[in-house]
Amino acid sequence: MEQPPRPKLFDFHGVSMTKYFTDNWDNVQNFKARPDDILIATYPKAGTTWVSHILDLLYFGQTSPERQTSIPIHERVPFLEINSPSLPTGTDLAEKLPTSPRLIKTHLPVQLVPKSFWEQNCRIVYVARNAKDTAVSYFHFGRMNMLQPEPGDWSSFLHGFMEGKMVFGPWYDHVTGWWEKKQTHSKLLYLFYEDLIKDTGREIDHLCSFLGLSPSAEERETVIGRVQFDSMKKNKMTNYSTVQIMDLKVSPFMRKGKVADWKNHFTVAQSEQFDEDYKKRMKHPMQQFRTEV
Ligand code: PPS
Repeated sequence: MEQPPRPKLFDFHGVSMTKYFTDNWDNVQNFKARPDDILIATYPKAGTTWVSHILDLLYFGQTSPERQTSIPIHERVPFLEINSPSLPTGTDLAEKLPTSPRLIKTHLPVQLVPKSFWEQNCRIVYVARNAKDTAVSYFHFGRMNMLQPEPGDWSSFLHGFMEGKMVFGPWYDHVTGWWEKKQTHSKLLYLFYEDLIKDTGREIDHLCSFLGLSPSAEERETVIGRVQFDSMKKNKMTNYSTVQIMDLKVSPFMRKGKVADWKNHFTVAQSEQFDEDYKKRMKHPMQQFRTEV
C-alpha cells in the first residue's frame, strides 16, 4: 500500500499539531460525550494502549471475550481526534461504539478537550510518563509511523521535544495542565506509567475503585496476566500489527516497555542539559516523576 506523505507541524490554537489531528476538528469539538463515557487521556507514548487494554478487559473481558481476539484495541478504544487517510475518523468510530460505557482515547492537551466531556462530568483517566522515557519512545514511534512528522536524528528530535515542537505540543504543559485540572474536576484519576510498571495490580485496584468496579480475585489475576508487556506484544489485537501506516520492522509499537531506557539514548551532556531546562519548567512540587524505579 502506498504510504501517505509525512505531515508537517503547524501551530493550532497555540499547540503544535499535524493535519491528521485537526482536519476533523468541527466534529471533534462538537462530539457529544455521554455521562458514562470514560476518556483515557495521555501525552503520546505514556501508556495509553496499556491502560486502554486494562479498562477494556475490566469492563468487557468477561461479558464479551470475543472482543479480545477479534477487534484491535484502536477500534475498541477509538482515538477521538484522529483523521487518517483510508481509515474511519475517531469521532465516527466513537459514535458507532456499541459498548456501554464507551472507552475513548485522546492525546489532546486539557484546554482542547471537547466541552461535552466536562458538561457530562465524565470520568477521565490520565496517564503520565517521565519526560526522558517519553521522548525516547516518541522518537522511535516517529521512525516507524508515517503519520508522524519525520523525526530526524535523536539529537535534533530531543531538541524539538525540549522546545515543544512535537505533535500535541510540549510534554511539560500537557502533564501540568492535566494535573491542574485534577484540582477542579474530581472525576479525574491521574496515573503514572512508572507506578504501573512497579505494581500493575495495585494500579488496577486504583482504577477499579475510581470506576466503581469490583472484579473477583480470579478476574483480577487474569487481567494482570493479559496486560503484561510480553503478552500484549504477542497479541495481534494490541501490538498494532494490523495497522498499515506503522512499519514494525523499523521499530515495534510494543518496543521495550521499560523505565529508564533513556539511559541508552541520552548522552551525559544531553541528560545534563535536559535536567537543567526541566528544573526551570517543572516548578510544580506535585509532579514527582521518576526516571528510574
Ligand atoms: S500511543 O501511540 O501514544 O498510543 O502510545 P502509548 O500506548 O501511549 O505508549 C506506548 C509505550 O507504552 C509501552 N507499553 C507498555 N509498557 C509496559 N507494559 C505494557 N503492557 C505496555 N503496553 C505498552 C510501549 O512499549 C511503548 O513504550 P516504549 O518505551 O516505546 O516501549
